[in-house]
Amino acid sequence: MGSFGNPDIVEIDTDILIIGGGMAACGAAYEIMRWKSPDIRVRLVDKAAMERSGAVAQGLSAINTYLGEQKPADYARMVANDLMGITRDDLVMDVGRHVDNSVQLFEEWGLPIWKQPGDEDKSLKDGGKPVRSGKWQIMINGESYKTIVAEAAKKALGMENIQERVFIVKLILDAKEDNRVAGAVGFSNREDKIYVYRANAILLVAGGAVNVFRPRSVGEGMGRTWYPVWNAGSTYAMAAQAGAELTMMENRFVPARFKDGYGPVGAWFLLFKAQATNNRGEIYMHSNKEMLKDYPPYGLAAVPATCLRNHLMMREMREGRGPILMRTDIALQALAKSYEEEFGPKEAKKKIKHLEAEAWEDFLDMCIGQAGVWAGENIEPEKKPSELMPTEPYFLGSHSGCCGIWVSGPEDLAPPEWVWGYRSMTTVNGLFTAADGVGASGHKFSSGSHAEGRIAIKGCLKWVLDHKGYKPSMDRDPKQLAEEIYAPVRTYLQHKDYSTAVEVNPHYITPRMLQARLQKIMDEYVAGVGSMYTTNEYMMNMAVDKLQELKKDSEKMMARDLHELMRAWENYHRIFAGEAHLRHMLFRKETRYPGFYYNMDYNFVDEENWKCFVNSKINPKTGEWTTFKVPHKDLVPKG
Ligand code: SFD
Ligand code: AMP
Repeated sequence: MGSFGNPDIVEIDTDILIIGGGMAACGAAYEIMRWKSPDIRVRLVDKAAMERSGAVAQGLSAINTYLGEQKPADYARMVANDLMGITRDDLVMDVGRHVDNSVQLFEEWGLPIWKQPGDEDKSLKDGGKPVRSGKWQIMINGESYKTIVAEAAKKALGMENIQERVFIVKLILDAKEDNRVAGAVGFSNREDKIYVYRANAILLVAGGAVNVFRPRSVGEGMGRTWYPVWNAGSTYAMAAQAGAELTMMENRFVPARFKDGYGPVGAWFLLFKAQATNNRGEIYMHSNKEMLKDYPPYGLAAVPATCLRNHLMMREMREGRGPILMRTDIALQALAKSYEEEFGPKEAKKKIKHLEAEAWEDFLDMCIGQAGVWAGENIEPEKKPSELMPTEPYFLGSHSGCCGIWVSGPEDLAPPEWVWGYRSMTTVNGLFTAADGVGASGHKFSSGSHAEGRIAIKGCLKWVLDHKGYKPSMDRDPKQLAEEIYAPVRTYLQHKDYSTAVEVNPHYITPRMLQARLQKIMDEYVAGVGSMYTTNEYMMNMAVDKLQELKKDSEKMMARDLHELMRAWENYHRIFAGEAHLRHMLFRKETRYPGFYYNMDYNFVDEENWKCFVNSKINPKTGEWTTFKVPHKDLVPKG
């Protein structure tokens, strides 16, 4: 039996290893069982419990991608515009043509989907019309969304093939074959066990990156963010360290959210038709409309790009006309009035009560903390507006952002230079990704992430079938790997008695302190909330130096227990994701995403020179980064 400091080493052989238990992983677990023969071994490893792990943990109140009558090409057009023109239409259309099937499965598995009057008993599959909050979004009663999706995945794959509460630390390359993944290594956060996996193919779907930047919620609010705190950039860091090419890591997502609780705004803007104003009641989307003309064509579309909507909002904050207010009061009162006119006072009263319940449920389904803020601050949304605030930046490839890994596209849609044989494979042989992991194709959301997991696992299976004779040979000794993983524990055990206050010790730094230091650097130098999202080359070069010092000190991180060991490793991943972001930002000599960040040395969009992908790659042997341009292609005519 292992003990703290002396873990057991467990070695496991599998054909396919799925890292993560979120939307993409659940899609993959379900789909693989429809295709594989019984001799193909599949194992899924999640750092948490699948029922509530990842971004959908708290549930959601809308599914943001359901195409219905619309065409994948229309979807690709919308995604490209929202992400300022630089997306992979091949990947987006591929998700677009598969996503509705995932949503129909969710309904079959028990997820309640709102229907139009008269269609309540008709499933989507049988032509039931959903209630659309927007052109692409449909409303759900989704508190148990993740539980439902995870249950189906578990049932398909079988619990004997699933490990929960095992954190994967790094990928291992093959000792004999160049640029080929051979396995991964991780540790249990419940038992003193190190796991070494040998695999033929790996699907790395460990979500996006949160808490790289100092969050607005500090002190008593620490732990609240919009995206899931437990997704720490593992996907980007582990793939990059193995030599996989990254793309668009300069992209970030800064969502406008309800202040302090981080409640999402989509339902308010789209379903309740609320407007956001400055403190004078002026609608900045109208009063600042002229600013959109600086960014053709993205500002001129019927729905201007998300970053540009932020850009118009931020002007009000900078010029002292804040706070920004979501006029929930005006919206709900207007809806109440229209009910009275249409249905008369008695029926209207019932409908208004229902409407108010929906307003609360929007948050209770996916962001309970926001309902807590309303209750704690005596906010009745039908009477009083709520503050909105742009949040700290997040890295993600599935919501309204597009940073991630460069992957092989579908053969029938992608130009030849974007296809290297296996859909969803990264530039490392045998290593696949999906959802938040895939760059240059945002707006997949929960449903598209599930669908893309299903697409990617088929690529994995094809790879395995084509490489049946493969015998992984790891370039690292398991004992040496175990030493490396448990280094923060050793540091703690060796030095803990040197001082009386356990957190103050010249020989080590706690993960919490190190995280605060990373967040301070990113916030103050790399365009976080502290500098109102602005930076310049000088500041970013300073940040590069500061990150190198931070990396040296990170070797002194300590861990008092297995949970803190996980915090330590999350930090290693976060630093790496943050550095990739910074290097990409430095490389791109323009401000592609005004409202997400401003490089004040180049505060403009330069379509002529920078409508291209920025990709980067690390040499896994030397650690050297190279960053370079990759030509962009529009595959669907824009307009
Ligand atoms: O309201 C390791 N999302 C929304 N999608 C929608 O369709 N509708 C909405 O309403 C959405 N909104 C929303 C959303 C997310 C959040 C947090 C809120 C509101 C508050 C987005 C989707 O949720 C998102 O696009 C997908 O979930 C992304 O899927 P995926 O598979 O890329 O990531 P994941 O689900 O977070 O799962 C990650 C998994 O990895 C595990 N993990 N496991 C092992 N080792 C490691 N090192 C690991 N690191 C992470 C995690 O435990 C998890 O299982 S709204 O704002 O628009
Ligand atoms: P959010 O709650 O901000 O994550 O948004 C949920 C969905 O609504 C996403 O598909 C967004 O792109 C979309 N959305 C949010 N706000 C707006 C808006 N003001 N106009 C159009 N679409 C929006």
